[in-house]
Amino acid sequence: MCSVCGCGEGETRIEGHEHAHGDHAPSHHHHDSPHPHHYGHGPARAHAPGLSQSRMVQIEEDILAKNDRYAQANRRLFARQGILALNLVSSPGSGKTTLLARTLEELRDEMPMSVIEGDQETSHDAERLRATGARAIQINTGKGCHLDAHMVGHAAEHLAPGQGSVLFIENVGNLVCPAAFDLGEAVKVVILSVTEGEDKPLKYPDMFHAAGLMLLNKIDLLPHLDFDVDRCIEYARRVNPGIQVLRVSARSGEGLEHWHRWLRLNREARLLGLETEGSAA
Ligand SMILES: Nc1nc2c(ncn2[C@@H]2O[C@H](COP(=O)(O)OP(=O)(O)OP(=O)(O)O)[C@@H](O)[C@H]2O)c(=O)[nH]1
Ligand SMILES: [Mg+2]
Repeated sequence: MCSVCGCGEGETRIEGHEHAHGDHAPSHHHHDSPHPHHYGHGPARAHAPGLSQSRMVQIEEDILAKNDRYAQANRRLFARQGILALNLVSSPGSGKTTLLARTLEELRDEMPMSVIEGDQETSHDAERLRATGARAIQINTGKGCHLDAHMVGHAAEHLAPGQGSVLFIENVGNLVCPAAFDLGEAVKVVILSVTEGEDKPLKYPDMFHAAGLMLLNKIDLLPHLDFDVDRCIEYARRVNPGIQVLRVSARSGEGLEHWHRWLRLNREARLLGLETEGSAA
């Protein structure tokens, strides 16, 4: 159950998981999977009849506390291995996968990178990214509207991102629920496309508050829109004064050199942390 919107959580499926259990043909329909992976089967749903408000709040707190414990374990693992884990969040279609595909292509000779892909259904995005030659694993959340730290821990175990690598986690397209679930990432990167309207940071403040970086995507379309870039950035800073903002187009490539620079700097900081920790030990 999602403690934010109360959606029911069914089965979650991690691509390739069947192989790990010795199955033959991997099913692409999680309903058919003989060994589905179950997550978050709470005792109730947000609209559960007969549950008091205080009981509901208790259940929500338990879910988030449990998630945070898994997130801390992921964070420790990533830190130990000098992995820069980034949680990419946005509404559907803002350009997460397009940006990732391009990033994987343009930086592949410079840094090791891999991807955990979250979608309710299909492995389209993981397939798109594997076409670049990168390693990517798909998580299907079924009815779930966000990734949680337990799923990411399992997927990371399968993927085994190398020491000093960048691990991109593309969350389910949703500007609400993923804000509440820490995955153990170093930074949440929110992607907002200019076709969505400049008021989104004010309407969905939790997400923009939680993010360290906002990529304002699809700026190639600005000539066709009345989107006010300065106002949008002002709104984002209103909910999060410390948020960094980069203007990019995953289509034309405009501004991507700033994103690449941001990645290099943050990866180097991670590696430096690893060295410091190593020499202290
Ligand atoms: N014009 C323009 N189109 C873009 C840009 N980035 C992505 N798109 C298009 O936007 C659409 C959605 O892009 P995706 O990369 O699939 O978006 P997403 O955020 O991964 O979507 P979900 O995974 O479904 O949430 C596609 O048609 C892309 O080609 C951009 O910078 N400019
Ligand atoms: Mg995508």
